[in-house]
Amino acid sequence: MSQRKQTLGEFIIENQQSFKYTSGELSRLINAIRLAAKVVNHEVNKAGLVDIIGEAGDTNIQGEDQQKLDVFANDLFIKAMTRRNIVCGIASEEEDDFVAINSQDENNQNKYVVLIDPLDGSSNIDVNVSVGTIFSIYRRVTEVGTPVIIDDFLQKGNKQVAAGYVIYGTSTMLVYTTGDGVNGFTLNPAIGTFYLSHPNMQFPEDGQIYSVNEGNYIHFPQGIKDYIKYCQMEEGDRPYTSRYIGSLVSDFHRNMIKGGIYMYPKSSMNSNGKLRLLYECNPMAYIAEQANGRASDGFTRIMDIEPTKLHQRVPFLCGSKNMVKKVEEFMEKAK
Ligand code: AHM
Ligand code: MG
Repeated sequence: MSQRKQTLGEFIIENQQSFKYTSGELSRLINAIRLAAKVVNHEVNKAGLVDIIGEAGDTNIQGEDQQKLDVFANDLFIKAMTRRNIVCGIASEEEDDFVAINSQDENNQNKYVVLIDPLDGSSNIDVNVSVGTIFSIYRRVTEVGTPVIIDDFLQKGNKQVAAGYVIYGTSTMLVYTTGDGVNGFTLNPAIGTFYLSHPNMQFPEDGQIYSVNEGNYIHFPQGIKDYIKYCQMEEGDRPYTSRYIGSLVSDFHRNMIKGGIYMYPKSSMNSNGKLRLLYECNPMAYIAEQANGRASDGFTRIMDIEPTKLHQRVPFLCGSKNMVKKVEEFMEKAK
């Protein structure tokens, strides 16, 4: 008889001791994310059925149309984390500014801040393609019981204490790290329980998939153009396969399992690329490194970049270690 799989709830309890701050708080926070993810999953699944899809009419700070499910997911995650008395502030890709949570109350002992992209890739919802939630958790740098300030959020990625994503795909998975490897849990929708399905996830060191929006090719820096040509060249294990869903979580997830690289470089249209350092790149970089992968902007390790503003964008190259190193070589040569 096959062994019964561990549930996420059991895993959290069993592993909270190994977390370096040994506090049950982080476990409670992951628990809150798990619950919110289940509700968002339910809504995403019925998006084609009910009149919840379509644009809400607002425009977020990046000037993009928000869709109703983004707003729904944003509200839900913020509510789920606010209620539990663990978090003193949340910054969301969908909010112009960070949200402080009772942080001016001197009895408030909440130590953590969360940065979240509640529904990444949401332009894919209308066409039934997988989307994701990305989260990143830090300890505040200011004293507990004092008002939370922007410095609590503008921390380098290497200060993250946990990060993860939920992928609403053919099955729904929660994948996260607290700095001790990466584990993936699959939701059994019949009973609403996540089971440990992918323990100790690892990027293969080499891969054969490259994921980039090649429609932007002529606008890319020379180093990226050269690397794409290298991927297409017939030599050794090349040409590589091109796979681009246009949904970061899905492209990353596939590449982590199969071996590959995801690239959103800068271009002559977007001088810093498109993806946000704090909500997208840092958490994915942390997961990648914890899974033996690599993430850089072409020259600098993503998690060493000093953030200067909440909605900052950076070029993002992330995936199998040797593939990322290779594109960095091309960037260096073409400098
Ligand atoms: P979003 O946060 O507005 O959803 O944008 C992020 C998404 C990523 O998931 C995806 O990889 C990328 O944008 C796709 O962008 P493009 O359509 O320019 O290739
Ligand atoms: Mg996003």
